Amino acid sequence: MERSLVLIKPDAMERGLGGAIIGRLQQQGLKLLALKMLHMDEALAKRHYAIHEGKPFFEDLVRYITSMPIIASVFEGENAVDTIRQAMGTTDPAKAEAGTIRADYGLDIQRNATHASDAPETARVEIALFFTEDELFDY
Ligand code: 3AN
Repeated sequence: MERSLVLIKPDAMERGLGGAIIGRLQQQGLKLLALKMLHMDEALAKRHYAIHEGKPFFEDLVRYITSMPIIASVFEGENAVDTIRQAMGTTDPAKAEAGTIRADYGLDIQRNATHASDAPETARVEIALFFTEDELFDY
């Protein structure tokens, strides 16, 4: 069964949207395997966003994601990666399809409410950055 990491980013935390976003993903039939709050440090942020290192927005992105505690979660389901990315909408909330999480809650391309893994292989790497295997519930 496919898994994805989902982060509730600072802009959504600030506006109290964590529960609503987790709820929307659960209503898609995805199973919540793990959930925690944490304040990402710079080292974790740089590992999580390693693929964007060197891009003009990288330093800003690291500063933003480490600016306050966030929610990290793991969802599982058939085609979990695509299902979640569709539910979230495209990266830029201004371009996100109506009814998606980012269209409803995102503010701009950086403050876009959520992060989700972009492929099953990426998900494995990302999940391991935030959770140990025994923090993922089997039920
Ligand atoms: P997604 O989160 O939709 O997979 P990515 O992986 O392209 O998008 O980008 C990761 C994060 O980097 C985005 N969620 C966003 O916060 C930030 N980001 C991407 N492109 C830009 C940009 N042009 N300007 C500022 N931030 C960006």
